[in-house]
Amino acid sequence: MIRFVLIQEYSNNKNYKTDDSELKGRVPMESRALYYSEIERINRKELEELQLRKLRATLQILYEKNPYFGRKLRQAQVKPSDINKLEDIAKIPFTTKDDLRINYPIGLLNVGIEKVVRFHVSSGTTGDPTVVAYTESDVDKWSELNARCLNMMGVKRGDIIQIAYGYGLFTGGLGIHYGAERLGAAIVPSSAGNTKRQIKLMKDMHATVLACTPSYALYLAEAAIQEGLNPKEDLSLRVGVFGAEPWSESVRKRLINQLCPEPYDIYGLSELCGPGVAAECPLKNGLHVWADHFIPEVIDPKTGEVLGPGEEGELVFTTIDKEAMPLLRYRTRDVSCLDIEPCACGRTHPRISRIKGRDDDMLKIRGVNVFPSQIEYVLERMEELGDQYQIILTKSGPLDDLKVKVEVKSSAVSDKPWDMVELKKKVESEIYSVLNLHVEVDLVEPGSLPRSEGKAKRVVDLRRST
Ligand code: DLL
Repeated sequence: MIRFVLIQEYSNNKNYKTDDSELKGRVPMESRALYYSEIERINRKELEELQLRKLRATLQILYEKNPYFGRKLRQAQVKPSDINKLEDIAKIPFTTKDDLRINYPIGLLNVGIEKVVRFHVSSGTTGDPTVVAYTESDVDKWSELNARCLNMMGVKRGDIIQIAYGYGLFTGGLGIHYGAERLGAAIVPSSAGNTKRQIKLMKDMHATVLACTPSYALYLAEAAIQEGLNPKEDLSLRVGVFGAEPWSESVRKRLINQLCPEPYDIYGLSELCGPGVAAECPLKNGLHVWADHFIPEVIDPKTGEVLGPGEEGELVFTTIDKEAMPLLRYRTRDVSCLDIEPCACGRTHPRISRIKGRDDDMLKIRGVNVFPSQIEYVLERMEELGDQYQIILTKSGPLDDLKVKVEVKSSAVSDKPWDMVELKKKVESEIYSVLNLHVEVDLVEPGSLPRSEGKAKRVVDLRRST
């Protein structure tokens, strides 16, 4: 049973009318909750006891009933009775994407097919895609987690939320949809794409919340401006629910300046459920992981050793409340670090820092490790540059090489070729100062690089064709 903790009472408008003026000035019509569920501020000791209980129960089920995990655990000589404290989790072998691939499509299913009510499928860049299954209870819990996230961002009944994440095999659209529905917000399920229609809907429906990838949000802002709108004045957006790809503080600033005052980060992956694994609270100081459902760890990707709070490494999650497809110590490849300090928002669930990238995204260029996010960091800070860029990977003899194409803002475009040469040099030298690597930069015209309606494709790999 969910208990609401009330911080504010809003007037209950009994004379409900559905004309346009009401949509425009739509005010919250019900009480607003600071916490969606009391469990968000459970005492840390109780949280850890709960995690241990749920971990042992999950392990017991997998050990006894799941042929694949049962065998893996026996091979590693780990029995459920070996897990007596949370740190014992380190004894459990990791699960990787390869385990999911070997078991494609539903070899890891932990319940009879008659209990499954849904599959989602995430597209793999190589090999088979991965299939994730949900029981009714899994969908129910997933909905609650997304409701917690949205509520934490201040979304409430009375809000109009336009969900421009893809609906379908991708978990983004439906996951956020369930959360919004739980909260009782009014949903415009626009799905991804059809940018002109998105803008018209946002404007005509006076959407107060937009959920989509941050790169698509930037594109929507740009496209709205091109249509002669001032998105900050002509749209009614208050909250952004942005995730599914890495983004940075400078993108947040751009989104605040161009689109909506409160852009929040939301994280998740299909293998665990989809969106709703973690999200930012209003303090925006990391993303709270819902630790009554997932045990987060950060490991050294090379050695597998568990790292301490504040140490950067690969995020690993164990699901402790899933029925259809529980996962033990799943290696996400996402780079982040854990913060277990209490948060001033009152939530006791640990936080992860914003995802820096994936460790399999890391490029090795002339001996230097490069994360695409480091290049983005430089480009976003230069006010002459637009939001769109591409990192082009090529081969130079036996070695990998990279080049950056970036759009110049219309206001910075100059007829004098010399200005552009100077700007190119400036960008190259800024990249050098961060990476210690000479990278060739191509400045291109505004609007010339492809836009994405979902996850942005920033790295173009031409290594096979060069
Ligand atoms: O992207 C689920 C999702 C949908 C999350 C909508 C948030 C909003 P997948 O397609 O399985 O699921 O991709 C998961 O996307 O391992 C990260 O690499 C990346 N990712 C997801 N959220 C974030 C985020 C969805 N907030 C993969 N920041 C993950 C950075 C993110 N990367």
